[in-house]
Amino acid sequence: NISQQISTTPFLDQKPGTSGLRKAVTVFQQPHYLENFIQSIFDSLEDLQGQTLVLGGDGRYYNRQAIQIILKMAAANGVGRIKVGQGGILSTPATSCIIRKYQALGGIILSASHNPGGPDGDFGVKYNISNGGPAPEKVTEAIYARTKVIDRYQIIEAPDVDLETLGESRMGDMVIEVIDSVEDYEKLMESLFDFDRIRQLLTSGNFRMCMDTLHAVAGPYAHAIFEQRLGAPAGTVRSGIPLEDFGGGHPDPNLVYAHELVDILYGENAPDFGAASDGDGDRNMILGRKFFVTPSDSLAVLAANAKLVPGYSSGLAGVARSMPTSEAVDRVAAQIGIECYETPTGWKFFGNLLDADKATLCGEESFGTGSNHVREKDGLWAVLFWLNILAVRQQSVEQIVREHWKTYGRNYYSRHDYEGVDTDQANTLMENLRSLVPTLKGKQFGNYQVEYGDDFSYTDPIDGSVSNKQGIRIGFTDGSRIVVRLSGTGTQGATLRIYLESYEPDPAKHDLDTQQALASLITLADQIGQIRNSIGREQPTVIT
Ligand code: VG1
Ligand code: CO
Repeated sequence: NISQQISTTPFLDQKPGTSGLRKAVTVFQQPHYLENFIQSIFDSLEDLQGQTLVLGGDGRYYNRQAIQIILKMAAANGVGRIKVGQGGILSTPATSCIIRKYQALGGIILSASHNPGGPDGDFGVKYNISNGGPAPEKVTEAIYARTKVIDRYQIIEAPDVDLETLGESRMGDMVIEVIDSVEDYEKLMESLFDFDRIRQLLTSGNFRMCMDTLHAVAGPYAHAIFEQRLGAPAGTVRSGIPLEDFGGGHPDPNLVYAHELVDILYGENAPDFGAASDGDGDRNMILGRKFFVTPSDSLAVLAANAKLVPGYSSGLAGVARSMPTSEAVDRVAAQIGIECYETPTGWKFFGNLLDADKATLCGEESFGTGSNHVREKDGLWAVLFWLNILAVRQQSVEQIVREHWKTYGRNYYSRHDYEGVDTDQANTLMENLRSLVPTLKGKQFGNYQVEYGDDFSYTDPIDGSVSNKQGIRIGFTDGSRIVVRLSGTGTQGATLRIYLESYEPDPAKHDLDTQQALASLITLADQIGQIRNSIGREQPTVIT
C-alpha cells in the first residue's frame, strides 16, 4: 500500500448544519469534495493514531463509494481500527451504541437522514464523538475552519474492501472489521425493555402492529427485532429493504411522507399500532388505530410512563426538549418533580445533559425521541418503549393519550414548513422578526397578550458554551407559543419553519381538529411575521 498526499483547494461551503454536512449527491461527487471534508475531520481530532473509529451509513446512493474512500483515507491517516457495518449499513442510533460499547474515539455516519436519496437526492456526513453523540459546535466549528484552509489530504492506494463478509482484514497498518449491523443494537434494546411481555403482546392474536421503515436503514433492524426476535408475523415490517433511493420516496416519518402507513392505520380493519422511521433510523412516528400521536405528546407520554419500562423503572433524572417542541413534557416533569431543560434544535445539544445525568429522556417535535442509552435519537427504541407501555397497560394508544391529556391538559401543536424559499427573502423575514419581537411584550392581539418575545439563546448548563440566534419565540400569557426559525438541514434555498402551540386544560375541548384549534394563532403568526407576504407563498409546503 502506498500512502499518497494529494493536493487540493478548499470548498467554501462545508459548514456543518443542524446535523452534519448535507449536500446534493452531485456536490459530494465533485473531485476532492468528500475527501476535503473527511481530512478536515481527521485534522481536527487529536490523537487519531492507532485509535478505533466506527463507520457506516443509511445505505443511500453514494454510501458504498464514500465508505471505500473513507477507509483508504483512515488507513493513510494512522487510524488503528475501523468497525464498519456490513454492506456499509449502520443506523444512526446503532452507530452511537457501537461507539460507546467499544469505546471508540468516534464515528462517521453517512446520511442525509430524512432528505430524499438517489443520484439526484442528497448525501451527508456527520462526525460523532466518543460519547456516541453528534460533535458539539466547538468540534464542528473546528472542522469547518479546517475546510477553509485545507491544501492536501492523505489516502492509500488499495483495492476496495469486501463489505459483505463479516470479519477482519487489513489495509496497511489498519484493521478493518466488518461487523453485523444489528447485533449490538439488538442486545442493547433487550437490556432496556421487557421483551417477554412485548412478545406476549405481539403473539397474543389480539394485537396487530405495522411498522413502515420506508425502504431506509431501519428495515434490517425492524425485521430482526420485531419479526425474528419478538415473534410478530412476517409482513409486520413494510418497505423493509433499504434501497439507494428509498424507493423514490421521502424517508421522513410524518403524516405526509408516510402516507401508505397512515392509510393503513386509518383504513378499514386497521391494526392497533403503527410506526414509521426515517432514512437513518433515528426518527419515529407513532400511530394508534385512527389516531396520530404528535412527537411532543409522545415524549410526554413516555416520560409519564417511564417507570413501567425495566430500563427506566427507577425513574428519570430529568427530561429535555428542544425549544420548538411543545411544552407537554414540561407538565409531566413539573408533576413528577424533575427538571425539564429547553435546548436549541438538534440532538447535539442534549449530549452534555445526558453525560452529566441531568436528563434521562430527550425529544424533539421533529419526530425524534431518545434517552441516555445512546447519544442520538432512536426510532426503534421509541417504538419498543411504546410497545412495552401498551403491553403493561393493556389499553389502546388512543386511550393512553386521552388519559394523558385529561391529567395534564392538551398542548395542541403543529409545524408549518415553507420549503425551497428564496434565501434572501427568508433571511430578511428573520431579520425583521428579530428586531420586532423584543418590542412586543405586553401587546394585545385579539385574545392573545404577549408575555415575551426573543431570539432564543442557550447557555449549556454543563460547559457554559453559548449558542445564539436559535429561533424567534413569541410566548403568550395563556401558554400559547409561536416559534419561527430557519432549517439547518435543507439543501435547496431556505426552509422556513413556523411552530405553533396552544394549551387546553379543559377535557371537553380535547377533541378539536388541530389546525382548527390553532387557527387564530396561525393567522396571528402570519400577521406578526408578515410571513406569506415576505416570501410570496400562499400555503405551507408541509404541515405536520
Ligand atoms: C431538523 C429538525 C431537528 C432535527 C434535525 C436532524 O433540523 O428540525 O429537530 O434534529 O432535523 O434530524 P432543521 O434544522 O432542518 O430544523 V435528522 O433525523 O435529519 O438527523
Ligand atoms: Co434522521
